[in-house]
Amino acid sequence: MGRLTGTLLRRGAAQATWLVAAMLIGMAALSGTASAEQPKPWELGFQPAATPITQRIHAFHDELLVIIFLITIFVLGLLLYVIVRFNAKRNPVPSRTTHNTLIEVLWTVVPVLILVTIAIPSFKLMYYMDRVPKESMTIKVTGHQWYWTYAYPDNGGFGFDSNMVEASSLKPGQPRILTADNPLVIPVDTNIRVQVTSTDVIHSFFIPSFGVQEYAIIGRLNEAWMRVLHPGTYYGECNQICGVNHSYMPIEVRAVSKADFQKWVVDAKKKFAADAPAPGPQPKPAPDAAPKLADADATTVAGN
Ligand SMILES: [Cu+2]
Repeated sequence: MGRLTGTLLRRGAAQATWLVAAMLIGMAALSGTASAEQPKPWELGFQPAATPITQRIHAFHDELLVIIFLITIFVLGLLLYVIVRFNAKRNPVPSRTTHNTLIEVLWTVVPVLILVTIAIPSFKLMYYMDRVPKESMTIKVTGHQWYWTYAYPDNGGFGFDSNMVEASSLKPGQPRILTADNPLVIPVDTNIRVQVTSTDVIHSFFIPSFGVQEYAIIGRLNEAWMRVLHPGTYYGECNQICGVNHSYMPIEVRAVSKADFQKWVVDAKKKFAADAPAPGPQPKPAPDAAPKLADADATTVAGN
C-alpha cells in the first residue's frame, strides 16, 4: 500500500513538473511575441510599458508578486506541517492549548509591517502618477455617447471627434473595435497633460500601455499625464460602462516624432478647421455669420 502510494505520488509529481514546465515555455513564447501595444489572443500579463508610469506600475506589480509568493509558500508550508504533524492518528488526545501571546503578537505585527512595506512604494507611485512633471503641452479629452473629442488648446486650439471604424471598413492590419477614424496624435518624449471631461454620462479614458485611466465626469476636469517613450500606435478603450455602445468608443493613439507632430498640427488645423468647433469657449462668430445662426435658432424654436 505504502509503495503504491509512493509510486502514485512520484508519478503525480513528475506530471506536475511537466505541466509547470509546459506552462513556463508557453508563457515565454507568448511574452516573446507580445511586442505590440494592443491586446493579443491568449495574452498573459500586461501590454508592454510605453511610458515611465507604466514601467513603474509593472515594477511595483513584480515586487508585489514576490511578496505574495513568499506569503503563499509560508502559509502552504504551515498547513502541510499541521496536516502531517497534528493529524488525529498521531495525536489521539488533542492538546487544549488556546492562547499563545508571542504568536498572537507576531501574527498581528508581521502583517502590519508587510502592509507598511507595500504602502510606501504604492503611495510614491500614486503621487508620481498624479502630477505631471513640467508639462510641455495639454490635450483635452471629452467623452461622449459614444465617441471621443480631442482638442489641442496650446497648438492652435483645434479639435476633432474620434469615432470607431466599423468592422466592414477596416483596412488589413487594423484591429477590430480598437481602430478610430481620427486617432489622437501626440509627440514622443513630451510630458503631456491630459485633461478629461464628459458631456453626457461618466466615461473613462483608459490606455493600458500608458498606465493612464481617468474618469471623464460631466462638469469636472480630471487630469492625467503621459510621456510616450517610443513612436508607435497604441490602443485603449472607454472602461466605464456608459451605455449601449460602451464597447464601441476606442482610443487610438499615434505617437510620432516631435518634427512629425509639428507637420501633423499644420495639416490637422486645415483639415479640422471646416469641421464642428472644438469643445470649450469659442470665439464670437463673425458679424456676417451671426444672422444666419439667429435665423436657424428662430426656425428651430418656431418649428417646436
Ligand atoms: Cu464611454
